Amino acid sequence: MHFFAFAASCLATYLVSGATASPSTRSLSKRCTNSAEDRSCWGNYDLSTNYYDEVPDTGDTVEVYLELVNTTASLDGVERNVLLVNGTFPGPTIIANWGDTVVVHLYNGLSDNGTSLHFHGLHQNFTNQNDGVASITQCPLAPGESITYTWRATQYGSSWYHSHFALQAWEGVLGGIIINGPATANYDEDAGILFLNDWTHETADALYSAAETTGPPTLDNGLINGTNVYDTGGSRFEMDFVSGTSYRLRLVNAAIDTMFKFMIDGHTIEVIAMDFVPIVPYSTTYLNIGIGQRYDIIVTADQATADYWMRAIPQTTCSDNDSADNIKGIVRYDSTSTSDPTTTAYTYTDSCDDESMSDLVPYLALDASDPDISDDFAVTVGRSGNVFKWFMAATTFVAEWDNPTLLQISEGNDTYTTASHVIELPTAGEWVYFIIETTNAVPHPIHLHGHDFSILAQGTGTYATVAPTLQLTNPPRRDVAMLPGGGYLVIGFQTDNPGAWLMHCHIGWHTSEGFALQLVERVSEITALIDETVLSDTCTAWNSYVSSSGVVSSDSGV
Ligand SMILES: *[C@@H]1O[C@H](CO)[C@@H](O)[C@H](O)[C@H]1NC(C)=O
Ligand SMILES: *[C@@H]1O[C@H](CO)[C@@H](O)[C@H](O)[C@H]1NC(C)=O
Ligand SMILES: *[C@@H]1O[C@H](CO)[C@@H](O)[C@H](O)[C@H]1NC(C)=O
Ligand SMILES: *[C@@H]1O[C@H](CO)[C@@H](O)[C@H](O)[C@H]1NC(C)=O
Ligand SMILES: *[C@@H]1O[C@H](CO)[C@@H](O)[C@H](O)[C@H]1NC(C)=O
Ligand SMILES: *[C@@H]1O[C@H](CO)[C@@H](O)[C@H](O)[C@H]1NC(C)=O
Ligand SMILES: CC(=O)N[C@H]1CO[C@H](CO)[C@@H](O)[C@@H]1O
Repeated sequence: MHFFAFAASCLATYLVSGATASPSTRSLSKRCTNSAEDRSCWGNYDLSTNYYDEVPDTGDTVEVYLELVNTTASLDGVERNVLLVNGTFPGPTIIANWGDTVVVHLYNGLSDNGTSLHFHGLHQNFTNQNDGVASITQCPLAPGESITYTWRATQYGSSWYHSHFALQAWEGVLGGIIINGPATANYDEDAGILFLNDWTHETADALYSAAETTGPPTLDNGLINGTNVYDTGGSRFEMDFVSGTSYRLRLVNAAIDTMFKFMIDGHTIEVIAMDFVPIVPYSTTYLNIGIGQRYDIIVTADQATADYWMRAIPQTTCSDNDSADNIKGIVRYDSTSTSDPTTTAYTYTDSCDDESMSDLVPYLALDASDPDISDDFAVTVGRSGNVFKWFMAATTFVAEWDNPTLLQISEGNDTYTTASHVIELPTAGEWVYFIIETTNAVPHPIHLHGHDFSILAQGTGTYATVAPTLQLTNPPRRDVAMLPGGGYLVIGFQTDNPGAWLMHCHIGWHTSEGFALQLVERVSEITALIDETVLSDTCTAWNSYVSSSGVVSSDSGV
């Protein structure tokens, strides 16, 4: 075996919220019916179905049209420029059933930015070209152009889509994804996606040069599902509780630089899924949610009739926020109440640690195997000229808008540049381990495209010195995990999905500053999966836009 190590120093039915069409449910002599009393069931499938191998054949296609708009909005009462999907923050929710085919038509209505749309956490099983990553799976989509992404919902649960072009996701190009399927605990109502964001009154693009030269800026505020107050303006997110009812909430941390602790004063949270992986339910009073992570939770209206604060508390260990105590929504048992709650937060210790590995037990138990391949990456940060760059294994990532990895592969060109940090994984069915470590104090949310990974170890100190025992028996599985500050993260996954897949820190500044690498997995099978026409038409339109606009890339390209 060889060893890879990274040291990260990043020191027909479709429904979109707003519109209403619900996915159809086929009932071909179902074994059972999913209901408030039995959420574990899903027709002829259930929670024990191994969704890495088997997916319901619904025969249904969910088709969604999305369009990017450049506008202004006062999400917290302070007006600023925003880039939005269909004019709302969050954009329309994509809702499908487990096993459906999802077709998303994206129109770039912006005049001055390219774009690409990534469906976060979706495996894109044998559909890598639909992963929506500029410079990897496509050229950016030029202004005035359209592209269609098609993928199968092989997993179920909660996620989000977002732009993978420069810092555009954090100007507002994002929305929820709900894939209906079974759940590990019962609940009465699905209350939907709940976005947690940090927020600034200048655009992320305007703040980038400061982030690059002096480090991450102090954030002005945060948003709960796209709304909050600031000074005397804005309005809070409110949710009405009916006593005795239990609600499923699908939390998404879509921040640029903030890890949150989420809580509803006085209430207990039952956690039923992490990312796209259902877990054995556990209870907590507050939940640590890193950038890009999702948790599905159930909250029961079991407290006295009153108003309660819902809080997303930025952890100052990893970011600075001027409104740390004020990123709040309100839960009301009496919907006519207009008063502010007087409730108190649960006490907690500020930290940017993940939920404990021992609490995150996948319901579908799968063990990890010993590695066929292993690599070790040191993460470091350094200055390149006047600006900060993040390095994984001594490389700060740069990919080219006009020469995405899939284009190179389709042309039979395997002369990847050093800066595009390609790790080749040519063989099917191998277990790959990555040890990612940093001596820098900053924690980082590490996200892998195209796969769930198993978390084999996570802790502080140097991996070699600590020499942790790897958890191979049903380890937590997900697509984002925290690399602790001054610590290590060991992940493992199988080469079961051909394509060019990005692995990166999900802090927006850090992705742009080069904290990324890519896996070229099973390269000999990739060409057959590529739609050459879509690839080349998108690039032709992009090259023509670049030559007329003169726009040049000033970040990592992803
Ligand atoms: C993924 O795609 C491959 C190739 O088409 C197929 O054999 C496999 O069953 C798919 N996996 C799932 C979970 O659908
Ligand atoms: C998004 O906006 C476009 C253009 O107005 C519209 O055709 C489409 O139906 C909208 N999509 C959703 C999901 O609401
Ligand atoms: C959005 O509109 C503003 C004001 O017209 C313009 O300066 C900016 O370049 C536009 N952004 C994009 C991405 O089109
Ligand atoms: C995207 O548009 C914003 C203005 O809305 C601008 O500041 C930024 O430079 C543009 N980025 C690229 C890569 O074109
Ligand atoms: C959050 O916003 C989305 C999109 O508008 C909506 O579908 C969802 O219901 C909202 N979440 C809650 C908990 O109200
Ligand atoms: C192959 O790709 C490399 C870097 O990605 C590029 O420099 C080179 O020009 C390409 N070769 C050909 C023949 O296109
Ligand atoms: C108002 C408030 O809580 N501000 C905090 C924002 O974050 C910085 C840095 O972590 C803290 O020092 C402030 O107290």
